[in-house]
Amino acid sequence: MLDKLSSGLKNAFDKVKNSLFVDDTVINELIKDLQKALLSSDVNVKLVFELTKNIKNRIKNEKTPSGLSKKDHLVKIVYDELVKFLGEEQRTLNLDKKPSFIMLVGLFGSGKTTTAGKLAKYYKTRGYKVATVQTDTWRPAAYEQLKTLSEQANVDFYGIKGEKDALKIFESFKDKYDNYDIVIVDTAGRDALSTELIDEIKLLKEKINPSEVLLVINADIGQSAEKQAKTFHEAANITGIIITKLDGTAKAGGALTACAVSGAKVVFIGTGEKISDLESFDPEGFVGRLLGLGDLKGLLEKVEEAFKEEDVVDIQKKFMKGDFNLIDLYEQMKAMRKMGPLSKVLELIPGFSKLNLPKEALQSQEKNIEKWKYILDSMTKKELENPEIISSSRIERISKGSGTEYSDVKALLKQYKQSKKMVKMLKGQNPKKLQRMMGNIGNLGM
Ligand SMILES: Nc1nc2c(ncn2[C@@H]2O[C@H](COP(=O)(O)OP(=O)(O)OP(=O)(O)O)[C@@H](O)[C@H]2O)c(=O)[nH]1
Ligand SMILES: [Mg+2]
Repeated sequence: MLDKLSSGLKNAFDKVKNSLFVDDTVINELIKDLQKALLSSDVNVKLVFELTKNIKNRIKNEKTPSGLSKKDHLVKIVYDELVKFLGEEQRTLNLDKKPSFIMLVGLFGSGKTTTAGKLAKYYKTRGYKVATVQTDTWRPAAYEQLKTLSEQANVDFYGIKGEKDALKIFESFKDKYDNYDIVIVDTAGRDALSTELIDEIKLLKEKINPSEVLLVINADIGQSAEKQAKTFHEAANITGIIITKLDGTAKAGGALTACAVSGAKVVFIGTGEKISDLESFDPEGFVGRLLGLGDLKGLLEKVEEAFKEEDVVDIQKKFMKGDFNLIDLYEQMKAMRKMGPLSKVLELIPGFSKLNLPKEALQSQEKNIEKWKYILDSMTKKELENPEIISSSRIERISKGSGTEYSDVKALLKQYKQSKKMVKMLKGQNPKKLQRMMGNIGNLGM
């Protein structure tokens, strides 16, 4: 995500870090590099110059606090200003009412329906009772689309196939909504912000009385997001913005910064097509990640989510006792994967984001996990529960049955043995060893 902007900013920082001391040349070069990186991500020229002017002024006028090197101070100033640039404080949704209605609005194809599913999953995993309602009567497949997504998110779905009156659909389920903490309402899009669209949004708003009206914007419109955000803000009184498709455009920087100045705050970002590709937007963590400083908060949030499901907790207990088998190992791997593709997970870990691990290596790990599923499917229950009995003739049968190589099956068994060994060592409770092992436990799932 935002690879180009991120590497541009990191390069600018690296130059500062590698310089012997901070002088005017270094500062001017940093400013120039920052400008270049931001402009190439479609950030508005005026905004870029304002930002770099602020940075320069602070560098010139502020005394470096004692205990901080001049370089660190420089990094801190740039970090602070970028955070301010992106909206400064994180805004979380207002969900005090029961139910809290969240209404999604926006232009055609901006990602509303997908985001409705993502939000449902996001809050469901955090323990809320969630339902979705489809009021889009324009897009023919809208009903099925949100129904499927809601099934994936494991939340209830309401809609009336073929009904042409959005209000009627919403009203039909009035007696149901009280059963939920959060009801997410998807609405129809239009080509442009027309009076027709505004009227429909207003009408629905009146009936729904939503706690949040969120504008869904596609990141690939770059800095013109400002106009869209402003117009929606004024005409429909939106309470926040969700920027989607941040994964697929070089203009993401433009969209993000444009929204930050529109008067409405970005609350979530969509970073992929999958239902779990939604992140709450926190300017601090986001800038930290852009600059390669790591975003521990974001990581912890994801880890927590992945491990929330109770069965996984049970497996972890089993793991720690050492009496796990191949099925448990596989479940554990799946849980790790819920955090997202490996590359994204690593991006969140301080240090790792700087490693620039080759994409191919990460992809082949992902593929391994897919393969392992086939291998496990080809094993008998006995083999799964007691992998020690798997002889070479059994390996041959399993590899044939799963359409994999002999060596693939062996590799899986080796991983299993190593994990067992690791847990045994863990139980030896040598704290130093334990620490080293914890790193490996993380690797084991990936
Ligand atoms: N890569 C990527 N694709 C996304 C993201 N969010 C949505 N999409 C894709 O964008 C396309 C349009 O998404 P929808 O959710 O149908 O958009 P919509 O706003 O509901 O569209 P209408 O109902 O026609 O107005 C779909 O193909 C989605 O898979 C994202 O964050 N990243
Ligand atoms: Mg839709």
